[in-house]
Amino acid sequence: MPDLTTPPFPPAFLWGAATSAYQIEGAVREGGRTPSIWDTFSHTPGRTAGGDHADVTVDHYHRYRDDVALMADLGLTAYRFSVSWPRVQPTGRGPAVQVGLDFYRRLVDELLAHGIKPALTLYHWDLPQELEDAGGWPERDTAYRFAEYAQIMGEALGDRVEQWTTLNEPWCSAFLGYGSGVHAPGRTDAGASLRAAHHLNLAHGLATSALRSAIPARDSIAVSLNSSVVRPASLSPADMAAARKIDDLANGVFHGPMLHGSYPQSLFEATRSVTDWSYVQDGDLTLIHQPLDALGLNYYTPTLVEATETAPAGSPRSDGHGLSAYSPWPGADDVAFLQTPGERTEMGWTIDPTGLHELIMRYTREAPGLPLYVTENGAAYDDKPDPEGNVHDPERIAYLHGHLSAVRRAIADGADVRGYYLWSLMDNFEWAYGYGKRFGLVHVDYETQVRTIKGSGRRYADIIRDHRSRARRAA
Ligand code: IFM
Repeated sequence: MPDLTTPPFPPAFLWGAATSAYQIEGAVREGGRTPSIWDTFSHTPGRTAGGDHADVTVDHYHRYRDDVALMADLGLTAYRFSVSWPRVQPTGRGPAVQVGLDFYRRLVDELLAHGIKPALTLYHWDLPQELEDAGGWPERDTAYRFAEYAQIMGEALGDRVEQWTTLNEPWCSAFLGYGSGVHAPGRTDAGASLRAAHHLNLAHGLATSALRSAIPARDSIAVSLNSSVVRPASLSPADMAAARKIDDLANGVFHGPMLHGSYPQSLFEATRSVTDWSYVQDGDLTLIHQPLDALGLNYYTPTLVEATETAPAGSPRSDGHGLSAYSPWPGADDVAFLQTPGERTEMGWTIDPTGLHELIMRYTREAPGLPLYVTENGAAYDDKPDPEGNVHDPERIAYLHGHLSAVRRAIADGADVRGYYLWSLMDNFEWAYGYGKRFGLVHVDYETQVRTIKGSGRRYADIIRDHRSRARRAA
């Protein structure tokens, strides 16, 4: 086994795993929770593999105590989860429902009792359906509703949660939700996807301000971006321009306003045929550009592109989102997505830890002084228990080693990475792919809800234990 724990992982480095509310909670009709866009979408025929939905999923709502015990068994020092907006504010406006808040308070208290730091994400894609009916993310008011919800959560849990994330992967919400339509709410309108992106940015900025007023100053506020590592197929000017265009649409559209207070001019030019951006109002960029305490990076695989006359609609994409004939890349019909060479996971995503190193170093340069967390990284494999009930997943162990080594190299190269959250704590509902893709450190039998720590979970626990004992010895 490679030695992954020798410094420079800093002593206070957080070792975590991540999940999200809709993917694990179930209990969709309990405690006054109303449908989110994902309830509606997953119950619409043809939207998810096998018609899978997350009405029960891994039943974490009822089993959270056992799940926290599993986290403690793994030795996790942090746990990243999201709050279901329609569980705490069912209509997306007005007062909160106490039962919903109480669930998260109990979860957080259980984590703290086990010495596990809670890292709370406000939005991991489950918009209350009522807000979608009122226009969803393409509608400006949704950003204001989100800020109100952020304030509610800050007031309810600011005394015990120190790590806050506004949005998880807003790219998926905007471009898979409103562009290619493979995610809820399943709309296929390129213009609406860019409006959604702007209003998600606005929501982030307004929520950050609302949280600042509601939570103690020591708490940390961040956003988690699935920033793409976009590589051109060649150094030709056309391929380089194609890569720049996708970089704007994947990264600049969010980190531009959030980190620098402006959209890239080239993004406006590339999307001129799709939208006039007139919904960006005076003062919006100031509202969006709020000081942050950290940046979350989610990384799975790099993206390889080349220039083309016209990309064939629905051509398979190296980012694994080729489930729709509609492109999630507005204004980029002249870009083709290629399969990156190399071994792939069950998602078809190429395994390339160099991309993680590259991504971390990029943000070290782009946002100097901003602490970074890898808030998601992981791999799906077709894991099955053997006759003795053990789950061996050597591929995931290799994936973990490769990516942790990349993080370690980035730290050695000067990056301020403060933690790593593996996706995911346990197998769960993988959105449009349903239950067919298993990302967990813990295997879940979906019939019986029996949880079994996989080989990768055991290995991760060893890595954490080694790191912690070295850190203790060094102290
Ligand atoms: O399961 C998802 C998660 O919800 C968001 N990031 C990517 C993961 C794997 O597809």
